[in-house]
Amino acid sequence: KPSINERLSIIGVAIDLGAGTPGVSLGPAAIRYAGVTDRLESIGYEVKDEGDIVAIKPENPKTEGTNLKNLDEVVRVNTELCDKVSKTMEEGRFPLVLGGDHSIAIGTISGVLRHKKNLGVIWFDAHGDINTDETSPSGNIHGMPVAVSLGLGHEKLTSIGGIENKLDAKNIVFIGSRDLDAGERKVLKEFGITVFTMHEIDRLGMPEVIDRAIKIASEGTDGIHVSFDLDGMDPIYAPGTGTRVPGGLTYRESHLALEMIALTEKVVSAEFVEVNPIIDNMNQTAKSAVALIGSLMGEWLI
Ligand code: B3U
Ligand code: MN
Ligand code: MN
Repeated sequence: KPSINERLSIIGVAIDLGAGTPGVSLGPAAIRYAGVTDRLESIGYEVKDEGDIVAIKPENPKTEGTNLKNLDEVVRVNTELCDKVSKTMEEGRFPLVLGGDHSIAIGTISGVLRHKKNLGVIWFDAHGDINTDETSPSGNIHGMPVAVSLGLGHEKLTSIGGIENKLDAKNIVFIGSRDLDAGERKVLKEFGITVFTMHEIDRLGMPEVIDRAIKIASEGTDGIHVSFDLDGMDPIYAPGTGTRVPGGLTYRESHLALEMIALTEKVVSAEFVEVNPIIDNMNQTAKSAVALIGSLMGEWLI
């Protein structure tokens, strides 16, 4: 198997306050029921399960002066996550973060950035997640983590983990996009971020797209973070997500992509998010997540 850090820590984040649909806070539990630890141990990892960071629904979801929903609790949870991810890497362990809504990428990435100053990111998602409080149509913070990781948006969010710990737009790449807001398209263009929408995947094929994505995330970086929103996959394979968009990545495309990324031996951290067992079909989406985690961590090689 590719040589990835053999010591791995699972960090669950039980939060749905950044999403519009409730239930994704049960994602970490669903992924554990789908057998993530056994799967990783069978590949040869020494797994430590850190349990969950738990969000508490605030009585008042509003913060003065902003349309952002549940801002203060999202900030608290991500600050805790940032520290936990950072501590995990300090211990020489690979952080595997299980969500939870995608707002948790703010905490994960800022934690990783404390150890890898020049981090590449491959972002699998139907969405851009690059809204700010000014462009967001919903006020849901799970539509904003990429913007925040670039230093854009509400100051309470961008200051998590330190304002100096930010990504470089030239090392971020999107795969599977098919539902981008007008404001997001503008920022993506402005920052020159590479986006492989379903159009490019259909035209070029996944092997070519991933080769290019790996180049972008590798150039001048000291590691790659994989952020996988299960709604990047087609809803046929991942029906348990709050914002399903048809025409997504197939099961085989998703696995091939993660296998090719694993072969680079550059992955330093990963997160699998937006698994919502409440609206799922027999925990199918968590099972898909576990299979994808297997591929990213080198399971398929004999
Ligand atoms: N772009 C929209 C919708 C959305 C983003 N992420 C998800 N949905 N899962 C927004 O609210 O920012
Ligand atoms: Mn997302
Ligand atoms: Mn999404």
